[in-house]
Amino acid sequence: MLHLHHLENSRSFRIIWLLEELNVDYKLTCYERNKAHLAPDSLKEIHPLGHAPILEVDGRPLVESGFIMEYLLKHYDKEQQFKPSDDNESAWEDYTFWMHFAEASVMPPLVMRLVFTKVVEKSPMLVKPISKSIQKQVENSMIDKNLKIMLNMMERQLQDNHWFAGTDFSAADIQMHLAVVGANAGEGLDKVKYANLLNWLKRCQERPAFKLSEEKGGRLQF
Ligand SMILES: N[C@@H](CCC(=O)N[C@@H](CS)C(=O)NCC(=O)O)C(=O)O
Repeated sequence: MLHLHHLENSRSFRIIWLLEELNVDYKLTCYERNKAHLAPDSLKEIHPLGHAPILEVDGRPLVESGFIMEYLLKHYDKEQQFKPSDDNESAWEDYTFWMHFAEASVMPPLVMRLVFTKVVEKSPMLVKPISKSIQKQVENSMIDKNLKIMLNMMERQLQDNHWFAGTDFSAADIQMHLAVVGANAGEGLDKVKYANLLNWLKRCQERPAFKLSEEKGGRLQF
């Protein structure tokens, strides 16, 4: 029995999406964020990390979106529809690289950006100009530059490939999707410079399993 604990607007959307692609039966429990934009404490009763996603497999809680996806692929994707086989070396390398890149490289600056936005929002009026100025410095020196390099890498990959792992859609696209949505938030990505990336985003959103995931888990909004 699979039981997914999903926090609104979060990485657990990835797991709903993969479960829908796999067409597997599961129980879904949705949680709202608290006033501090964090997960409710009740998630800590399921796993000490208290983060989303948590997938309970026969009562055993699994965490880390990348690990949960690999677990689901191993047990439910017997025909390897969503992961290249080991003997397709180039697709396997692309798949594995982008799976890791999403969480290890793209998400940290996006989370940092979110944290600084919240700090500015919550600063008392008198301190706001100072917190805004710190936010700007961090954006310029640590976030923007790094994200630009990463976005250019993604755009180059999608110039030559329909999906992140090559010709076929895979779980690497699901893992990367949230990162790209995060990077596209606010003013949005340049439509000319990142045309391939934005077209890929549309292709993801057109998948029937993606639409079902939005119906069940809500739309991602950053
Ligand atoms: N690396 C973990 C990150 C898990 C994580 O930070 N989840 C966020 C949601 S996107 C969360 O639960 N935040 C709420 C909180 O920290 O209270 C993964 O990929 O699953």
